[in-house]
Amino acid sequence: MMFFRGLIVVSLWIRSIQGFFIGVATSSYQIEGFNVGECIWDEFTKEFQLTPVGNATNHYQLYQQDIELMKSLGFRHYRLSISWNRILPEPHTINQEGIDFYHHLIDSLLEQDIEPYITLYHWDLPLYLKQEINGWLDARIVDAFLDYSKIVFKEYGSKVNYWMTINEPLTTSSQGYGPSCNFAPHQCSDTNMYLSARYQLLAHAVVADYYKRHYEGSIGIVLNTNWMEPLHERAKDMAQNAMDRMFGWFMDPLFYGTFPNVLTSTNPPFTEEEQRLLTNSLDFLGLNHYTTYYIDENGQISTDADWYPAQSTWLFDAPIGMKKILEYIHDKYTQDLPIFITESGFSQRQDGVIDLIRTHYLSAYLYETMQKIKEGMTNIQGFFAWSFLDNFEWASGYSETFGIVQVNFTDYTRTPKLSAYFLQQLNSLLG
Ligand code: PNW
Repeated sequence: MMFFRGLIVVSLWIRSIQGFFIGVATSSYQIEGFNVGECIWDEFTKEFQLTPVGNATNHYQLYQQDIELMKSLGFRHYRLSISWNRILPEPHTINQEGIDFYHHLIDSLLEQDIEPYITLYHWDLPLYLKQEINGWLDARIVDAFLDYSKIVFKEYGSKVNYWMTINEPLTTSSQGYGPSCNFAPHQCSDTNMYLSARYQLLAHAVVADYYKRHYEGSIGIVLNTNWMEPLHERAKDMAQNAMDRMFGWFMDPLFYGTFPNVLTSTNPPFTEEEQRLLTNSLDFLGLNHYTTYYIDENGQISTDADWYPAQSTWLFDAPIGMKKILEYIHDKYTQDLPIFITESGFSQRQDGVIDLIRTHYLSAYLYETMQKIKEGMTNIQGFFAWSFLDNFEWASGYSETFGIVQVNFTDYTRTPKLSAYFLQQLNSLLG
């Protein structure tokens, strides 16, 4: 009797997570190398004497080998991005070699039965767009992004079913344009922070609208947010305020067409036409979730001694936040829009290939995700581990490693870590 009941429970569990998958994610600038033209990160790393990207992991030359490795590790879903510069190194001038590169890359993925999920913009803005139209601070960026996207859709639209417009507009606006910014393009002010967010939202909406009118696949955006946990009951309002300023800043316009109350004094409303575009722009939501903080009633932030700290100072192994953010999305925004966790991952100090803490992190974050599916959030469809390879970690250069596959940056050899084998096993059991 007990045995049969157990069988029923197991088969119900498997049925509810059917179709759920674990994939891997990367981005163009962080792995490719052999870049074309100059982008804002080349300028930024030069100006602040940070580690230049160089040839990154040399994925540009080694992509076939990387795809074979991905396949051998059992991954069937890969999130990558396209370099705007490699397609358009100068305004209105298409680079055929770049076009061909992504054709070969996409074809190799499809041959290996790996589904590509492509981000159009993952931070590598061509420098000429900053110099000529002031990047994300000017309305003309919307047209520039549309022109670039049209070329990409025309080339690859019949091969690729899943598109993401913009990666983490929050990070670009706060760290690239906010008053205390520390990322490219380093144009730091309050006004710039809000303007760049507005134009990223509009650029996303216009491109999604174009895509939906001409193609049949799915398109979404990738938003990131930490989870802010009230330290005690009287910190609840402050925690809500922090969530609105981080996540609501982008989610509210996309779901309701308006900014959250805490942001209406700093952000003029969208027009009716803009609202229509924004609120119809998502076939799915891409969510990047990494970490959690406690917040008190004064806005003071802290962490828990039980959460393993990563190499990255902002990152802690706090799986409870994954559960909370998924519940928050379910309760406040949507119960049926498909959700992909488009990034989650951990930079472990001196990890080597026996990366037990990264494995712990991924196991715990996946547990919380799969638990939510089991409890009924069947719109959660996949989880992409950040990152497939150790890579160029922006302002931190190569000093913070997020890969489930180790990269030797002298001879570019790849070695899977324990976490890669763990995900391989889990994927094989998911079927
Ligand atoms: C994301 N923070 O960036 C990006 O999408 C990736 O390109 C990056 O490599 C990855 O996460 C790991 O950092 C973030 O300070 C950068 O909270 C900074 C933060 C969060 C995400």
